[in-house]
Amino acid sequence: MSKPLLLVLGDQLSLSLTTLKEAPSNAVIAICEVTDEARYVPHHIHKIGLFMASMRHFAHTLSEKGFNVHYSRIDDADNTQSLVSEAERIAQYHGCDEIRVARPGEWRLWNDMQQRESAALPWKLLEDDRYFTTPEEFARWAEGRKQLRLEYFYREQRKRTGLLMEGDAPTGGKWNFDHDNREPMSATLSFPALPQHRQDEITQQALDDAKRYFNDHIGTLETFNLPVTRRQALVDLHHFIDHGLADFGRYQDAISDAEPFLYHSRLSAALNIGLLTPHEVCEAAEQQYYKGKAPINAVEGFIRQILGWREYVRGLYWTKMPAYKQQNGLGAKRDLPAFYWDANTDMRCLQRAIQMTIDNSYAHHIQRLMVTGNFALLCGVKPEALCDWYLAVYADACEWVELPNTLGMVLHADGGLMGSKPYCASGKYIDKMSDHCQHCRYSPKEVTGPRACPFNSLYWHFLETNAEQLNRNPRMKLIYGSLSRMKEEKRAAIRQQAEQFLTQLPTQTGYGQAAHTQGYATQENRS
Ligand code: FAD
Ligand code: DLZ
Ligand code: SF4
Repeated sequence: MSKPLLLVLGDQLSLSLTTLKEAPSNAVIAICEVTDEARYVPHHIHKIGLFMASMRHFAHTLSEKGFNVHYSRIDDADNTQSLVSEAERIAQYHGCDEIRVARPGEWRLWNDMQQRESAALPWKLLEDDRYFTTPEEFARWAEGRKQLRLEYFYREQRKRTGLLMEGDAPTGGKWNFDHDNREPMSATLSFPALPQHRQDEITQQALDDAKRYFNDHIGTLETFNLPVTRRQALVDLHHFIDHGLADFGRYQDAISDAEPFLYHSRLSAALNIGLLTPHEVCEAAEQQYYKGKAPINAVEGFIRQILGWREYVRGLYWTKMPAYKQQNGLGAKRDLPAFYWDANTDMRCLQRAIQMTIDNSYAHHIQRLMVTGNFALLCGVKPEALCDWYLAVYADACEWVELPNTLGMVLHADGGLMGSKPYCASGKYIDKMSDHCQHCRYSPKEVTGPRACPFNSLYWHFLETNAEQLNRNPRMKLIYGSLSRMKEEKRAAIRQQAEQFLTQLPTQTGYGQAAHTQGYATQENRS
């Protein structure tokens, strides 16, 4: 009888995982903490703590259920510190004759593992069925389509799953209620206080180890409050359903100077590492509508994010990789602005979005898209620099979801595959949706001069610089019309303002390098 090693990765912490469902009684389960996974981009300390604590808890749960678990700790003397070699070492140690693993969340690992399918100790890759759609199903949907629009994909998902459907018709009579979901930040709003998760001994030890080996990474564990067990994730889910969901829709696009979470669910990290399933989250939201406790615009808007966007970006990633990662449709060349690592900027909206990211390893979607993303797009930051940053700083970041959002949605670097136009915006948009500008030394109403909001001149500069690729886009016609009607002196003044700003913008290439050489678990500092 074959004796398999079942490798469970850090983002596969679900009892329903296909690898575990099919486990024969003699199987050995391997869960491995390795420095390679903390090192390939310099992850936020919360993210490293999240993975280490959640993996340890999950291993504990599996052992209690009677599985034979081999857990590699980061400071085990014989840890090889890479997932592939560690799985092979453990398999040999236990006399296993094959290694089984569900599709990982990143193409680089999938590729490494596929290379070993016919090795002497063969790897067997299984489909990860914890999503609504498999990559194969997505590829069939995408075949022959010139543009892969979310809206069409999403409607099919609704029909297939029956979520928010009444017979063949969408609940509420419309597929999409986004029109009702655009209210800006208002001083009268109050937001639900978050559940505070208790840190038991397993969590504390994991966080202590994260601190010991990765202390020079961005962030501090003093503010760590992520769910690390299924039970804690369910607390967050129920809290959101009861206290956040009803207002989620209306204020989905609002940005606050003081409040990081607003009515957002904060469920992405728990979903992405497997503590929650997308099915149970969508069903809980749907129930809240049928019970009359949340309006359709909120519930539809929320379900669309998970059943629509989340599945869509995953399908796109697996259909288009590895070529997708190489795309740079607008030819962007700039390195990352240095203040993305320390929030040291006098532009208030960026300062707050980045500081909140440093504090919580979290920023909500509109901060990622319209503040840090928009600024990077307007400055011409190159995709690999921006993608590495998003992958490093957010606890929910895994490449299958981060890359299409950054390279496709934010940077429009995929030739418009994901979005029909770039989400570029001037300071006017941020002023409308947030309360940042009243605290800023710049004015969103001025385009040139010492008080002018840098987003304004950068916006026109971006349109001018990329006119060749964008000015024939029907959705950009109006704005290019305004640009062409602008007097040449005004255009020249704006161009000069933007270029001066860009010349003085400090950029940084080396954060990853610095982080790699300090503080990682090496032979000398392992104890
Ligand atoms: P909510 O606003 O409460 O939304 C509910 C859920 O919907 C989220 O938990 C998430 O699972 C899903 N969702 C919402 N928007 C998207 C989207 N655009 N793509 C996929 N799923 C979505 N999300 C990640 O999970 N990981 C990432 O690495 C990631 N990187 C991003 C990078 C950029 C540049 C941008 C613009 C967006 C990125 N997103 C990413 C999507 C989105 O910003 C986060 O899912 C969301 O902010 C997480 O917070 P929340 O759980 O409170 O979400
Ligand atoms: C992000 C991360 C970190 C920090 N550490 C680990 C780890 O020690 N072991 C592990 O299996 N996974 C880790 N991950 C997640 C991986 O980088 C990767 O995204 C997933 O394993 C892909 O499925
Ligand atoms: Fe941001 Fe410009 Fe507003 Fe300042 S004025 S907060 S830089 S949008």
